[in-house]
Amino acid sequence: MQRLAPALREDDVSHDLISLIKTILAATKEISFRVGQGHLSGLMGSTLDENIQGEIQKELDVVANEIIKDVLLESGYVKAISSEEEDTTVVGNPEGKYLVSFDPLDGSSNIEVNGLIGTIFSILPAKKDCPAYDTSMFMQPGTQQLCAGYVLYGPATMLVMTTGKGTHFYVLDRTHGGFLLVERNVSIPEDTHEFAINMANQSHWQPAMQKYIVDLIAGKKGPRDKAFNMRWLGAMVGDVHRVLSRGGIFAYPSDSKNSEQPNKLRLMYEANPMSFLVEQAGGLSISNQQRIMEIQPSDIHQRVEVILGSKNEVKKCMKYLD
Ligand code: AHM
Ligand code: MG
Repeated sequence: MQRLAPALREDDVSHDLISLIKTILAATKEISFRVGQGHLSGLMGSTLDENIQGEIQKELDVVANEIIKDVLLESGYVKAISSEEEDTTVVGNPEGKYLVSFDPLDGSSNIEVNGLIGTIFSILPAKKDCPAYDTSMFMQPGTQQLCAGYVLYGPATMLVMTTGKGTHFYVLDRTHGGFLLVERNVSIPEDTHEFAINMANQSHWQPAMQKYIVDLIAGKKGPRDKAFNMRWLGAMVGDVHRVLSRGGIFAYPSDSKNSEQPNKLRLMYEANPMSFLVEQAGGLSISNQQRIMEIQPSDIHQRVEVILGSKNEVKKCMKYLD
């Protein structure tokens, strides 16, 4: 099995970008260890603080954020970072070539139930002529990403990553501490019979989305003439991993629960990196009829509708929403 750096060199990834990726992964190995300690880590509780999203931070959220932030800012490769757990961007090396956006622990509500959680990251090029504190540097569409990936802290710790030449699966070999390539060029089946959505929000979706799901649930007796199954892990990182592994459609559509906040998932460190991974595996990823990776960001914590996965199923869903 191939180790990480030789696998990346095969994809023509530059030396500096490989070093930055290794830096991120060093942090995720430490997080993986702490997650694996469970209650023994002493980090299972909540803090008394809210993040910029208005969510109470878990101790593990805060620790994971600090671990990644510290290694990135010390690395010298990074001009600035943005994180789900940081109100604003944080300045790194003014000469750094890269910007990194990350969700240190996606699926935080799974922490206390020993469920799936993961770290999501997205790497963008930094502008040379911009000061490091200039947040507008991050306002680049997802098509500009140089690398995107996540580390899933499951029964096995897995890295799923793309640098624009396919999406690859790696597993952390705990005996020597390296990530080993286990599947190159993952491919999402074009058709599926599995969907992932939080059904509790059903009454708040727009009618077209409700109709799409009603037709899936109708199974063989409905207009789709096909039996569908449903899965929902409550962690995008786990749900997208299933889609990449065996196909499916994952949706977090806009809803009317809170008119000021119709969407849940964040563009820069959730939707964009996952869209890059899904597209590189042959799937589609859209938001309000638009390719997510073409959305021009206006805020580092911007939220968007997300519908992604098996190509033909996403297209069918889009027809309902058209
Ligand atoms: P988080 O980054 O604070 O964990 O929130 C994002 C998560 C996604 O991973 C997941 O798809 C979604 O929120 C789950 O939402 P819900 O609570 O509606 O099931
Ligand atoms: Mg998240």
